Amino acid sequence: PQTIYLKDYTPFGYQVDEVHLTFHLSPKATRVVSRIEFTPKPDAVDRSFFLHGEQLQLIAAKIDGQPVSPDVTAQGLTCDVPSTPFVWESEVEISPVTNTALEGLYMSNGMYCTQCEAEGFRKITFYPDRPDVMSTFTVRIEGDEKVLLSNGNPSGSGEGWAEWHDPWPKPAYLFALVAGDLINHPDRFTTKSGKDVELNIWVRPGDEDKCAFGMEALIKSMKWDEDVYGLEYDLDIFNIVAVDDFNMGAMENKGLNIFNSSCVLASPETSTDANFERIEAIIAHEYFHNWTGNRITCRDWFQLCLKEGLTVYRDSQFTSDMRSASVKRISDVIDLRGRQFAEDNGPLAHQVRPESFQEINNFYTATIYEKGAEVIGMLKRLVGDEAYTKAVALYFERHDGQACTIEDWLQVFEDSTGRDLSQFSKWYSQAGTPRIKVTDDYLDGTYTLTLEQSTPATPGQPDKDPRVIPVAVGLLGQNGDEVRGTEVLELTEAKQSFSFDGLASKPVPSILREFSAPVIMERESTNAERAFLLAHDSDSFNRWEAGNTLAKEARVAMVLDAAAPDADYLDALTKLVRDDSLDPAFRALVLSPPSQSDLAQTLFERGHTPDPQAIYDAAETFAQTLAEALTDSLPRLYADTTVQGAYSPDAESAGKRDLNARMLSLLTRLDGGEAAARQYDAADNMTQQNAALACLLKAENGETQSQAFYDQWQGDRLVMDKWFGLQVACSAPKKAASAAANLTEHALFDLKNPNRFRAVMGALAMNQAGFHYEGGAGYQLLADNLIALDALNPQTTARMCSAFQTWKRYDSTRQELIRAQLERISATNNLSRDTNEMVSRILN
Ligand code: BAL
Ligand code: ZN
Repeated sequence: PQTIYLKDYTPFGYQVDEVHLTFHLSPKATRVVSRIEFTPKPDAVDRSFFLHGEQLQLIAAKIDGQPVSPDVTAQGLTCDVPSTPFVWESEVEISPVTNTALEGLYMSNGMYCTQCEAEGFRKITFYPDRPDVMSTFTVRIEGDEKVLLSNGNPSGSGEGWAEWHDPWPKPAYLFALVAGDLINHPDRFTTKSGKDVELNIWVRPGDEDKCAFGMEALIKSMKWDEDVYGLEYDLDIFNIVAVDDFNMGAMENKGLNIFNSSCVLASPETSTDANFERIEAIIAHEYFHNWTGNRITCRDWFQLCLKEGLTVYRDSQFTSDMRSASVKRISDVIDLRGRQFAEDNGPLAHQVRPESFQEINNFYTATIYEKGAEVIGMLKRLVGDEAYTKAVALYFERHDGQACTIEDWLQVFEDSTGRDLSQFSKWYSQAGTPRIKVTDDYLDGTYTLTLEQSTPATPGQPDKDPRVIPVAVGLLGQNGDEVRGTEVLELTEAKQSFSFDGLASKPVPSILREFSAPVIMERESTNAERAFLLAHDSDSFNRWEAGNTLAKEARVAMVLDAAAPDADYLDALTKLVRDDSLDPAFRALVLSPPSQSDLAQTLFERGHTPDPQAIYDAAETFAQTLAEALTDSLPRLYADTTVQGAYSPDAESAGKRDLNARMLSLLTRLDGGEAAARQYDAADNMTQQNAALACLLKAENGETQSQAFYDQWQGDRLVMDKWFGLQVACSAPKKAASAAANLTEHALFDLKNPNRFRAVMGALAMNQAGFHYEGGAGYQLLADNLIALDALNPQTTARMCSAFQTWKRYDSTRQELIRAQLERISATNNLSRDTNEMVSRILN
C-alpha cells in the first residue's frame, strides 16, 4: 500500500468554480450527473488533471460539451484538458444498497444517506476529492422519497425532486445527501443579527418523540457560539438527520449534519444520563464545526487536528458552561488517560499532526481529537484568556473561507501576542506522553520545585526535545489553607527549578492543577499527603487526583504484595461517601475505581508485567471490603441519593443518580441483588433500569430482569445495543468471551450495524480481564469477527483493531496468543488497506 507524506503536499492545479450535481436515486443503480467548472491556476506547479473516483461505473464524460475518453483506474481518472477554463461533465452509476462500508452514498433502513469525510465523495462521482479544493455546490435530487435533503438552502422543489444550493465554498468531504420517508421535529432560531433560521431534526417515523432534547442542545449551542466566540450561523436552514448505520458519532456536513442515531435520539425511557450528556456534547461539537472546520477547513488531512482538536476544545468549554466545569475536567482526564495515553504509549503512537499515513480513516484518533484539544487548552493557559480570544478572532478574520494548516493557526497567536511558539509547536510534531519528574526542597522560607521532563521514544521518533509545558501549581499550608494560589510555571528546559519565597513552613504542593498539561507526573509522595490533598485542596481536579492516586496505590499494593486494602484510604473513602456537603457527582467520581487498563499501564511503567486477573481480583476485593465497611450506612446512603420525582437529565440530578448507582452496586454485594431487583421493577427511566440490570448481571442474579428487558425493548435498536453490551461488560472474566460469542449468534446481532458490532465486541475489549482471560478465547473471537467484518466495513474493523494495541504490556504467553491472531488477520485474503495498516503498525 502507498504511504502519503505531508512533505509531498502540492496544491491542485485547478480552481473549481462551481459544482452542479444531479442524483437520479435508485437503490442498485443511482445515476450521478456532474457538471463542474474548472479554471487552470496560472501559477500551478503541477497541472496534471486527476480526478479521484472509486467504485464508479463511468457512463459518459464530456469536456465543454464534447465526449472524451479519460484513462480510468481503480483510484480515479486522468484526462487531457484545455489550458483555459472548461466545463467537465460526467455521468456515473453507483449502487447505494450494496455499499456496506458506509462511505459515500449508501442505504440505511431504506433511506439514502452519505458519509464523505474523509474520502467518501470519490465513491459518488469523479472529483478532486481533497479538502483544499473548495467550491459552491448546487444539487438536484430526483427520487420517490418524501424528504430530499442536501447542503445549503433549498432552491426549488416539486413532485419527486428537490434542489439545494450551498453558497459557501466547501470541500467535497462536507457534501451530504439524505433521501427517505422521514419526519421532522422543527424549531427556529433567531441569530444575534436577527436572521431567522429554520431548524429540523429528521428521524424515522416512531422516533419523533426522541428529538426534543437534541433540539434544545442545538439551540443552546447556537446561542453559546454567539455569546462566547461571537460566531453566528450562516444559512437559512440547519438540518440534522438520525441514521442507524453510521461508522462515526456524527458528521458536520454544511447545513446538513448526519448523526448516528445513538448520538441524537434521546428520551428518559430509552436513554441514560450518560447518553443525554454525550448527545448534548456531540450536537454542540458538530454545530461548532460550522466555523471551526467548515468556514475554515484543513488544507490536507495531516491538518485534521486543526479542526478536530479545536472543536473538541470548544465543545468541552460548552459542556463546562452548561454543566459542572470540574466534573467535566475530571471526566475528560479519565477518558484521556484511558484512550489517548494507551495510544500514545504503544505501537499506534503518532503526532497530533502526523506526517505520513496509508489510510486517513485510521487517524480519527484520541490523539488527534483529545490530545489535539489538550494542546489548545495549554496554548490558552500560556497566553491567557484575553489573548486567546483576540487570537481566535484574528484566525476567523484572516482565514475565513480558506483551507489552513497548523502553521496558520500558530501564526495568528504569534502575531497577536508577539510570542514565539516554535517550541510550543513540538506538541504537534512530537508524539508520546511527556513524563515530568518532580522533586522539592525547603530551606529558610524558600520552597523549590524542580521539574525534569522527558518523553519516551515512539515509533519513528527515538529522540525528543523538551517542550514548553504549563504546570499549574498551588501551595497549601500545614493546616490545609492555601498559602499560594494557582500559578502557571512554564517548563521549557529539560530540567528547571522554580522557587517560592517567604513561606513560614514547608508547604504541601498541589501540582498540575486542572491537569494543566497531558503528561504523566512522577513524584514520590505518601498516602498521608494524598489524603491531606483529598481533604483540603481547593483545586477540585487535584482533590480527585489525590483520591485516584490513593485508589491506585492501594490496588497496586494488593496486586504486588497481596496486601489488604489500605485501611487509611478505606477510612477516607467511607467519610467522603457520607459527606453530604460534597457534590454528589464529585463523590461518584472519587468512588469510581481506576480502570483495569490504567492499572495495567501503571504496573507496566513500574517494570511489572500486569496480570489482568490479579488486577480484577484486587478491584473486587477492594469493592467488597468497602461495601462491608459501609454495611450500616449503605441502605440509608442508597435511599438518600435516590432521585425522586419526574426524570430530568440535568447535571445535578444526573450526578446524584451516578452516586446512587454506585451505592446500589456496593449494596448488591451485601444483599445479593434485592435492592437492585426492586429498583429494576420500579424504574421509570433508563438510567435506573440500566444501572439495576448491570448490578444484577454482575451478581449473576439477573436472568429474569435480562429477559424482561429484552421483551420490553427488543423493538428498539438503541436500547438493544445496551442489552447486548451489558451482557458482556458485566460478565465475570472467564465467561466474557463465551457470552460475547453467544451474542454473535443471536438473531438480532448484525455485523453490518456498527453500533451493534461495537456493543458486543467493544464491550469485550473493554472487559479487560475477560478479553485477556487465559487461553486467549477473547482474542480469537475478536479476530474472527474482525476478519468477517473487514470484507463489509473496513473502517469500523480497523478502529476496533486498537483493542490489541497494548499487547506488549502482557506476559509472553498472552503476547504469543495475540501475535497469532494479529498475524491471522494480516494473512486474510483481500484485507482492506485500513485494517492492514492498523495490524502492521500494532505488530511492529
Ligand atoms: N468530522 C468527523 C466527525 C466529527 O469529528 O465531528
Ligand atoms: Zn469533529
